[in-house]
Formats: sequence, structure tokens, C-alpha cells
Amino acid sequence: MSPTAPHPQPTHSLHDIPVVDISDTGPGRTPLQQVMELMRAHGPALVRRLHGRDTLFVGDLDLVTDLADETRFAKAVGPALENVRAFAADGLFTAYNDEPNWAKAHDILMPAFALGSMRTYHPVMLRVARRLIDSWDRCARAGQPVNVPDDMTRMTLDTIGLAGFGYDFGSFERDEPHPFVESMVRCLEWSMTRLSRTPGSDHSAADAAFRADADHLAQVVDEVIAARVDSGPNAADAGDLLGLMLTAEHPADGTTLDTANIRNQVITFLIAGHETTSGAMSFALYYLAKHPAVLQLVQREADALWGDAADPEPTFEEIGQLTYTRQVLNEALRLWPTAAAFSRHAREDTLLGGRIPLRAGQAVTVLGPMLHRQPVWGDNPELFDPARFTAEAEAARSPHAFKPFGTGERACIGRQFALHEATMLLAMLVHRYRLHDHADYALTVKETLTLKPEGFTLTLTPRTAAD
Ligand code: MNH
Repeated sequence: MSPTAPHPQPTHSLHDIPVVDISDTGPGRTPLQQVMELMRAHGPALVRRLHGRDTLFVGDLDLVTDLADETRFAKAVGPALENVRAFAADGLFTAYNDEPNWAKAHDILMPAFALGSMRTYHPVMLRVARRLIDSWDRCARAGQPVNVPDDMTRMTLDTIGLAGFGYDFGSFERDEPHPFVESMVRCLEWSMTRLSRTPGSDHSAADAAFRADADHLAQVVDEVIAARVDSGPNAADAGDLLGLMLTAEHPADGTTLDTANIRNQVITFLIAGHETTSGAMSFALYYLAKHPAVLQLVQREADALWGDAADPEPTFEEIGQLTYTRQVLNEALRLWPTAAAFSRHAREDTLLGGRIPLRAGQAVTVLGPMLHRQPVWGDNPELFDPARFTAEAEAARSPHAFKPFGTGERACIGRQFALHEATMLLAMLVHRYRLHDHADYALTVKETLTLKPEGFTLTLTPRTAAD
């Protein structure tokens, strides 16, 4: 929403919750930032009304704490995820809680995401990090700016493709994003903009274009699977995600995942496994470029491990030692959690926070960026300050104040994967380059269900022993 647009005023309140009807303006292209603005004006719990459809949004810590109670609440597949189901169906992210394939795939794939499993992915992550560095070295020599979110997306897509599925998207050999990414972004955009349609208008062209994109995703995924199956009988049980999907038997009944579900899982992991991580690293680099004192501390941490080695070979264990780099990532995820909203529903009729009546099945959407700016974060929540994530500071704060990875049994399965990948890359980049905010970049956050700093570019020069 543009800063000059008039804020819609609450029409009335329901159980002391303001109801704001946005039908006149619609949600626009940045619906989550619009809700942030509404919450800044009307408080951290409100009903947004659009064409008669109500959504209860909350950012309040007590309410989110209550929603994290798994005995009374569970993940809701809300309208946005219903739209994502049109191309990811019963994949882990969009499956209903009681869909048998959720528990089955969860049980089969969990071991692949335990912290120790990151040791397996580490060499692949490093290999792809070097692709990014090769590309950035070329830009640095040529004095050309790099497009940060585009390159982060190249790197995370290649990483999940290779680490999860042994498939090489070769994103750094392309000038444009891989066609899979273009189709995927359009599918996510369709899922988002479909929420703001005016009832009765015609969207058949948009829907047909969506269908073509969704078919393209399925086709790429079928190629990924075929490449594995074609590479011989022993290749199927390679110890990656696709190997598990093709061969692992569910402990409960000895069956494997069926073909249709495997396709849905591969689409899910290719999307969930790269969009959000890419945005998180982009925001972290944005804040580093704007906060030289913080950048210096991250550099110091990397220098302590790698000195002035021209091409360090980070080990798995070293990534665990990059605690300040990890704090920087957490602080970037606090201000801009790249999967910014998740929904919960009441298992039975209940009172949310002891005061808001909810019927069984009724959904509530948690808005991460506002939860992450509540008073529990102190007097200056807009301030970028990685010291908020020292071990002591974390221990002193409610675990529910920070939810970038969702909550409960449906929380992010890929959290360790994302953090390992992102921590390693950030440390390698600040070790190697000076970051120049050559365009005096002003943050604009693009929403495609996930968040990214739009059009963020940097120029780079190699660091020398002196800096
Ligand atoms: Mn991830 C679920 C955020 C990286 C795979 N992820 C979620 C949820 C959030 C989330 C929030 C819960 C959504 C909900 O409750 O509706 N994920 C992130 C963020 C990053 C991220 C902010 C990076 C930073 N996610 C990853 C990576 C992978 C991945 C990397 C895979 C390699 N995430 C998933 C899957 C789910 C999920 C799969 C669904 C899990 C389930 O419901 O069982």
C-alpha cells in the first residue's frame, strides 16, 4: 500500500477486535504489508474483511502463544494454501493434517532433515556456493553489479536440486532464471492474486496460464524422477530425498510413497526448499550492506576460521561455529520472515486468548513480521540488531516471540537445511568481498506469497589482507 493511501478505518469491532473492510482498495500487490500497516494503525489483532470474507490476523504474543498449543489448535490449510494445492496437492506443505500421506511422508523424510544429515549435504552446498562465487568474481572483475535476490535464488535452487534429487538446474549458466523458477513464481503469484478477485469477474485467461505453468512444473519434475530411474537400479536408493521417496518403506505398514505423491513432494521441496532461503539470505545481505559495524563482526568471525585463505574449504563443523553469522540471519528473519504468515485452526470450539470465541475449524492467521515487532522485542523493534539472538537473550525470551519456521508438528522440516546453507554462504561471501551499496538501495519488499527485497543490487571488490 502506498504511504499516502488513506487507511481504511474499522467499521466496528467484534469481541473487541477491529473489523477493517478493504474491499474498496483491495489487497493490492503487497497484501501482507497492507495487513502490517493495518495492525500498526489498529493493533495486533484484527479482522480483515474482503468482499464479505473475513480473515482474523494476529501478531500479539499472547494470542500466538495460545495458538501454539497443539492440543487446541493445528495447522490450517487456509485459502492461500488451498490455491497452492492446485499444483502441490498432498505434498508435505499443503497436505491436510488428517490426510494419510502427510504422516507417511513426514515419517519417511524426517531422518533426512535431522541436524546430522546436513553432513551429507554439506559438500553439495559448498559446490554450489562456489558456483555463486565464480559468478560474483566475474562481476567484481568487470565492475558490474550483482542482482542479489536473483543470484541467491540461482544458488538455492541448484542446491536443493542437487542435494535433494541429484538434478542439476545449472542456474548460473543462464542469463534468465530457469524456466522452472519462472513458472513457479507465476504459480505462487496466481495463488496470491486469486485471493483478491472480485466475485463474478472473469479470470479464465489467468487460470489457463496458471494451468500451463502448473503442467510445466509437473513436467520438469517428471524429468527429474525419470533421470534418476533411468540411471539404473542401484541409483534409486542414493541417500538423498528422492532416494528415500522412491525406496523407503513406512515403518507402520511397509508401503512406499505412491508415484503421484512423489511428484507432489518433489514439486513441494523444489519450491519450499529454495524460495524462502533465497529471500532470507537476500535480506541478510541487505542489512549487512547497511550496517558496516555488523558486517565487520561477521567478517571477523569468518576471518577467525579462514584467515586470509584465498579459497577456504569450510568444513561441516565450522558452520556450527559461525554463531554470530547465525545471529545475523535470525535477525534478518525476524524483521522479514520470508514465509511471513501461517494459519492455525481451532480443533474444538474455544476462546482464543481467553477472550475471542472461535468455532471448531475456524482459522486464524499469524503475521510473523508483526509478531516479530511486538513489545517483547524492546523499544526499537525496527532496529536491526543481531545481539537480540545471543544465547542469553534467547533464553530470556518466550520461545513463541520468534516463529519464522512456523510451529508444532507442521513446522518447517527444512530449517536445519536452510540455516546450514545460508550460514555457510553468508560467511564465505563476507570473507571474500567488500559489499558496496552502490545504488543507495531503498528497501522495497516484493510479495509472491514469500518475501524478497526487490531489485537489490550490490557491487563487489575483493577483500585484501588490510580490510
Ligand atoms: Mn520451510 C514448512 C518457513 C526453508 C521445506 N517452512 C514451513 C513453514 C514455514 C516455513 C513458516 C510452516 C508453514 C505453515 O505452518 O503453514 N522454510 C521456511 C523458511 C525457510 C524455509 C523461512 C528458509 C529460511 N523449508 C525450507 C527448506 C525446505 C523447506 C530449505 C526443504 C529443503 N517447509 C518445508 C516443508 C514444509 C515447510 C516440506 C511443510 C512441513 C509439513 O507441514 O510437514
